Amino acid sequence: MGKSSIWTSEYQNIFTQVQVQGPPEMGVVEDVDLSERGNSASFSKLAGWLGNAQLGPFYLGGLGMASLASGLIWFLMVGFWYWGQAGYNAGVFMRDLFYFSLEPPGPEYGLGFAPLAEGGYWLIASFFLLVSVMLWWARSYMLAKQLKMGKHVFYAFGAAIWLFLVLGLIRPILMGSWSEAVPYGIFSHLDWTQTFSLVYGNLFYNPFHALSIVFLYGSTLLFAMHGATILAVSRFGGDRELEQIVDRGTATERAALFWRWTMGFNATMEGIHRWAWWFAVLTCITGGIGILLTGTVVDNWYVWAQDHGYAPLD
Ligand code: 07D
Repeated sequence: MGKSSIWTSEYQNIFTQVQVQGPPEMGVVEDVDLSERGNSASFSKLAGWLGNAQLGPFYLGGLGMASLASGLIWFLMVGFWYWGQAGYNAGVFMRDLFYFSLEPPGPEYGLGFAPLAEGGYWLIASFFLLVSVMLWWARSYMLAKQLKMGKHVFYAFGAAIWLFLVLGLIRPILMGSWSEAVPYGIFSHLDWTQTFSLVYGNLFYNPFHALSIVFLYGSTLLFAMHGATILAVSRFGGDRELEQIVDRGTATERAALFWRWTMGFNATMEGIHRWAWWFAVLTCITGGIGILLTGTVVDNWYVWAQDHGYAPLD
């Protein structure tokens, strides 16, 4: 379709650089509480290249404000810690930014409180991060409810939060020590990840880590297949996906036939989004199970794999 066609201008994406700017869309107003909603919007050409040109209206509300405030406290606490580690020197701060780290208390403190400089500060910062993430989660429920939407985003975010909680809260509690939790630092959290794998006998042999990778890589594959399919049939109206679910057109039929020709099976126009949702969600659900079992139920994944007949007996 040429740029002059009417409908292409309504569907912008990173390869369609049409920039329409009509009056801003302010969203539904029926049966909703408007008191916390923003009532202004602006337009950005850059945003239009990436997606929709309209920015706003934003809806922060009480939960959003509290979450951002709490997240900011965590962020600033970590930042001030780094600032101290940098010896209050801006040049060192920038140079060594990726090396600084706020560490949880050592094992000697168990699940007790530690002196501020020995992990107590990490505990306080973690509290604010927890509050921030949980409030943002609640907000995703509340906003969907207001718009009378399904709660799919809320539950998907819940899966990520499950992994986050296992890593930073549930597993440390089961292990009886905050020292098991993840430090706040760029390189330090990478080192933590690597050490975790080594200490517990190579995480590659943890079947739930493997499953998590299957779903992670599977998500990228599905995303690429779906994105490519829809772009390929957008000339037949395929990008109006939801209309095509209830009123299947030639775009859907061609796309479906393409995949049956290719691999004998096709997802449906609606079902592909369920595939995507489940793959994304299962990445974190299986990942969380894998981390939860590590050190609590299984001490060494390599030995476990030997016991279960899939790692060679040395
Ligand atoms: C991390 C949790 C949700 C996050 C939330 C956000 C903030 C910011 C800011 C308020 C992503 C909280 C918010 C922090 C707030 C403000 C201002 C989701 C997360 C809610 N691995 N590995 C995985 C691969 C190896 C290891 C998952 C591949 C080695 C450990 C995934 C390889 C070792 C852990 C994955 C590989 C190792 C993982 C993550 C290849 C040593 C985990 C899924 C090719 C390096 C995690 C079961 C995800 C997990 C995890 C992939 C190798 C260690 C599938 C591809 C062998 C310790 N690895 N890995 O979506 O779940 O994370 O494990 O080598 O804990 Mg692995």
